[in-house]
Amino acid sequence: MTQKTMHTSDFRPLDVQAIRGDFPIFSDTPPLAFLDSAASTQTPRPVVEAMDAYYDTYRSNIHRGIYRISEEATEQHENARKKLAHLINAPRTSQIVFTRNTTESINLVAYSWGSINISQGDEIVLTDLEHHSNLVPWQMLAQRTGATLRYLEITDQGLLDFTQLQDLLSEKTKLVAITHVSNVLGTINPIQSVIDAAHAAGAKVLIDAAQSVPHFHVDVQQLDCDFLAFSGHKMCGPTGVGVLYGKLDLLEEMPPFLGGGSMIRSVERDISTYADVPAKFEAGTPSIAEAIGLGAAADYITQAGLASIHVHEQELIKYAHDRLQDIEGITIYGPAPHQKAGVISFNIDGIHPHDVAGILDTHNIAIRAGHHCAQPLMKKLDVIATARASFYLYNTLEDVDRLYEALQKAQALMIRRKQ
Ligand code: C6P
Repeated sequence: MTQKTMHTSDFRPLDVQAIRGDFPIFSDTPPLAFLDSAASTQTPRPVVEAMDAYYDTYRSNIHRGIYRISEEATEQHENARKKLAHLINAPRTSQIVFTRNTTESINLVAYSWGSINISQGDEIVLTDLEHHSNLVPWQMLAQRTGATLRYLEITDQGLLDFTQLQDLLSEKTKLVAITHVSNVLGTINPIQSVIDAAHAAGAKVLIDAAQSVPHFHVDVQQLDCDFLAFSGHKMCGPTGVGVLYGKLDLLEEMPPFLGGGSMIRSVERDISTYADVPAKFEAGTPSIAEAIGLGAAADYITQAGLASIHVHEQELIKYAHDRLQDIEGITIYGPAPHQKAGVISFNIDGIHPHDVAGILDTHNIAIRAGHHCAQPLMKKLDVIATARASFYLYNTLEDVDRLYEALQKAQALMIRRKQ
């Protein structure tokens, strides 16, 4: 991570046991070792309670009702927007557009910004580390417009090969769309350098922050990125709500993505005028309880301290590397632990990663196995799938020990089965 994105001011060691007390899912004995937070995190009580309060005491639609509980729902929904703006240091609350998830946020930009800014012969630069969500929408845009996709490749260590960047950027480059953290390798990309180089070439930059905003400080003003996308369910929030941040002038000039209620100023039989941002991009009744829950999640991780979460995950990832590399026949993908967020992908010779995940499940350990929605990266790594453990603020060194011991048992079991 660059100095600019890493704040240390809120650092204090996490009280992991107290944090775990907020998550009822860890109250069993032995507890679930949940090592799949890169897919979706668990939900703490304050987030569930914030949503329960909406359902139990003021459930109603927003921006419509002229009665008390609808006004309260509107206020809580818009308060959540303020909390999200604060989380990423957006200059204005109106720059936070609520979407369903990272995928929808990126699609919104590809359709809306793409429709007025991309045409035949233009180039969009992506990287080998992208999740399908930051790949397929650009392929679709390129197919619609005749634009070309170009790729920044990775080195054998799983780091972006910066020697290629200047050659990729030219006056044809209209956009660089890049993940902040790889969901497969955990690589933390030095996005500040990418943003600066792209801007110098006259291109805009979209950051896929699905795996960064939940885990360390991301400051959109310092980064000066043009768009940033992330999901609520990867940061202790509920499913069904995500965020698109955009620079105000870009959002203002973009046409709407979806048409319908809430996004209009006036409607006639043949023509409509549109509301200001963010309403212009929020057609129909939104995920009200979920946005309120996401606001509570932003409070929760802010109170825990994003610098503290990052340091805790660094400790876990380093320990996981140290322990897992002892396992015979293991390949750990990606760079050294200090260049990674809390994600470790691996394969063990002779055991399919799905079998690894299945056996770990019998030990009450949840990991993910598969292509992780990053098939081009799998091809680059020359594998069809990996096993992946990922950490968050509630994980412990004991979780890593249990992973290590269960992997040893899985390996012994597979050897016995083959004899
Ligand atoms: N990665 C994983 O297990 P959605 O599904 O829209 O909330 O997030 C999509 C997405 C986009 N970018 C990155 C870097 C991601 O990691 C993800 C989601 C999950 O790795 C589910 S495939």
